[in-house]
Parts: sequence; C-alpha cells; structure tokens
Amino acid sequence: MNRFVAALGQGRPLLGLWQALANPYTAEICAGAGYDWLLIDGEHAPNTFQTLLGQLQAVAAFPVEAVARVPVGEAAIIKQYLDIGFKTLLVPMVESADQARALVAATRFPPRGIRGVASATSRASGFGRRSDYLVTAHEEVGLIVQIESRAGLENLDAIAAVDGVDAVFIGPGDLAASLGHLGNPRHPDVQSAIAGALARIAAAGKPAGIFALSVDDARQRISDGIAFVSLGTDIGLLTAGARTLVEACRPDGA
Ligand code: 3PY
Ligand code: MG
Repeated sequence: MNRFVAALGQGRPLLGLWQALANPYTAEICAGAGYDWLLIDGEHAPNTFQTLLGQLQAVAAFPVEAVARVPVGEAAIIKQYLDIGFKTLLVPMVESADQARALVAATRFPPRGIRGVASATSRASGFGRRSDYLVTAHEEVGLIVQIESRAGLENLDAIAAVDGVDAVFIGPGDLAASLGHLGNPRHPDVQSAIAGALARIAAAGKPAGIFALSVDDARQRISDGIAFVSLGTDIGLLTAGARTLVEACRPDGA
C-alpha cells in the first residue's frame, strides 16, 4: 500500500507544506523541518520535469512524503510524474466520477489501467533493477483528487466512492472562485460548502485533506479531525520572514 495513504487516518493528522518555489535546494531545507509531507506543485509553480525530479531527489533522504500536484489530470502527464518516481499524486479540478475513474486508470499498467510502460528506463523502476515493478507498481501509488468547484461538489459522493481514489482534498481558493467569492475563501457560503464536503467525504469513508488559510484555520481543522492539512507555503514563509526582519529594524517604515 502507498506509504502516505497508509499513514492517513491513523489518528495523527499529517501536516504538510506547499512547495511553490520550484527549487530542490529549498525543498531540501523544508524536508528536514519535521513536516509529514511536502506538496510539490506542478500546477501553479514554475516547475519543469527537471526541477520536479531535482526536488524529488533532494527530499528522498528525509522521512517526508513528496506529494506531487500535476498541472491537469491527463494520462500522459500522470505517466511522466510516476515515471520519475512520484508515488503520491494530487490531481486538481476533479469534477466527475468518470474523470476520477480515468485518473485511477492512468496510474495503473494494463490490465488494471492504461499507464504506458517504460520499465527499464524509469527512475520509478530503479532504472529496470526492480524486476517486479510492473506487477507491483499499482500497490505503491496513491491518488488524491482535489474538489474545488461547484461541479466537483455536486458529484462529490460519486467521486469519493470511486475505487482507487485514496483521499479527497479541498482547494478553498478555487472553490471560493467557483462559488462566486473569488479571493474570499473565508466567506460563510464557502466555509459552509467546505463543512458539507468534509462531512460527505467522511461518510464515504475516505480521508479528507485541506489547504489551511491560516495557523488558526489549520488548528481548527486538526481539532475537527482532518486527516491531512497543508499548513502553508514556502513562499509564504519567505515573504513573511523577510518582511518581519526588515520591519524589526525599521518599524516606522522610514
Ligand atoms: C486551492 O485552494 O484552490 C488550491 O488548489 C490549493 O489548495
Ligand atoms: Mg486550486
């Protein structure tokens, strides 16, 4: 079973940090900080396959799961992320059960799915040294789908029920936009939609995750029993720390 999925719902919420700097060096710094998972963002960060690979290699020495967000849930892209060695994928904008089933198929070799075979040349197979890779790969893949639109909410029960969908993650930013509250994920309508979604994910028996809007929001989600939560971003830490330091020495802004 996928290591990250196995750890979900074991009573201890898994705490994550978004990696948007697209850089192996900073990913390595964050990997040693004590988080359970790092989200390496192929959707909104300026990553190439080389920077994705570099981050994966940089964090490999640490007891932290590298969860990759693909830019879009397409089989060809999923194949490439898996080939370089990501085991746990987060797919944005999942809106139907059919789409979720196609994503599951994209993560599995035939006859279980449609993933293309590159066993002897992929990093995932140990460059061909793992002789059982083709028949065991499906066991180590974890698939997390992101619900972040009105359509996704409407079809959430059917999506969460799909076999092979291991967890469901709420994206408050896009969800707010889709519900007519662009830039305001704290709006009560968005927050009540999130509360309803989390209850439905729990009813489906799948672990739920969310991107926290603040430390207080993260603490609340944790005390409400969320299985995994992103506490913030590398960029957020850098911008906040950089500002705090200069303000400490120039408090009046002069
Ligand atoms: C969102 O909030 O839309 C995200 O994708 C990040 O969680
Ligand atoms: Mg989003």
